[in-house]
Amino acid sequence: MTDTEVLATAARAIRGSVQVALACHVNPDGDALGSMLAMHHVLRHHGIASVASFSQPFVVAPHYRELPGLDLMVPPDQFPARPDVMVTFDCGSLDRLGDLAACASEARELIVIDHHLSNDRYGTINVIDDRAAASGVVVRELVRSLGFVLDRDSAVCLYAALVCDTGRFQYESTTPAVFDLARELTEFDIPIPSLSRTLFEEHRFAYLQLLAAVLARTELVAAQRFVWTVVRQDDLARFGVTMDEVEGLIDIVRRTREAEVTAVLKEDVDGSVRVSLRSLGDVDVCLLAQSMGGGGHRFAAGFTAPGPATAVVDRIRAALP
Ligand SMILES: [Mn+2]
Repeated sequence: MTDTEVLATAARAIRGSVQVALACHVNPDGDALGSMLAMHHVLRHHGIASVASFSQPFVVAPHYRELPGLDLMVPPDQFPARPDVMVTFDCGSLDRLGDLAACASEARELIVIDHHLSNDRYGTINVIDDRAAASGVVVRELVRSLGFVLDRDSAVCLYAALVCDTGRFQYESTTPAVFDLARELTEFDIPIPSLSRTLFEEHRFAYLQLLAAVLARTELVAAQRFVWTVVRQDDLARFGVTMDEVEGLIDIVRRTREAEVTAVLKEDVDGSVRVSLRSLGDVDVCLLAQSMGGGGHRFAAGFTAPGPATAVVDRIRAALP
C-alpha cells in the first residue's frame, strides 16, 4: 500500500469506530504527548469519542505543563481493556507501551503512528514515515486524510511535538516540510514565547546551583577530546534536586569546543553509575556503549556500570582513541 492508502485505511477505521483509544510510549516526551493530545482534540472537536492515556508512572514532566489537554487524559487503569480501535503515537514497539501493551494486544484494530525507522510494525495498520521529523507530522497527515481540521489546541500540541523533535529547528530532521507545517500551525494562536520557555529554558533555582557545582568539577581530557563530569547522590541531597531534573545537563557539558565525546555519569543510590554519552560524529558512542553492555545511536548512547565513577571513566578513556 502507498502512504496515502495506509492513511486512508487508518482514517476509515477511526471514522467507523464507536470510541478511539489513544496511547503513547512510557515516560512520554513532547512529540509523544503532543501528537497524541492533538489527535484527542481533533477527534473530540469532530464528535468522535476518544480516550487518551499512557502507562504508569502516569506523571507528565513539568516542562510539558502548557500542553493543552493534559487534564483530558485518564490514568492507565481507566483505559479500555479491549479497545475497538486503538492508536499509538511515537511508540516503536509494543513493550514501549508499558501497562497499555496488553490493551493493544486485545484491540480489534491497532493503528501505529510513528516516525522511527526502528518501528517493528506491531499494528494492524502501520502509518510509519521515517522521513517525518516527528510523529506530529504524521498526525497532521492523518487529520487531513480524515477530512478534519485543526483547532487551536491541536495546533499548539503539534507545534510542541515539532519543536521538541527538531530541537527547535536545529537538528538534521529540520526540512522545508517542517517549516511548512510550522507556518501552518503558527496561523493559530500559539503562545510561542511561553511554550519555548517552559519546554526548553526554565529550571528551578536549585538546579542552577547544582549545575554550578557539577560544572565546577567537569574535567577536560584534551588529548582525547573528551569531557566528563559526575552527578553524585550527595549533590542531589545538598541542593534538593531529583535525578530526573538533571537529564538535560549533558546538553550543557557537550558544548565544550575542545571535546568530541562527552560523558555525564550519574551515581545511583545502589552505587551503580548510569552513563550518558554524546559524540559529534567522529567517534561512534553506540559502539562504545555496546562494549559496556548498553546501546543507543552513533551520536547519543548510554550504559550502566558498577561504580565508582572514576573507575568507569578509566574504562571509557581506555576505549577512546
Ligand atoms: Mn518522536
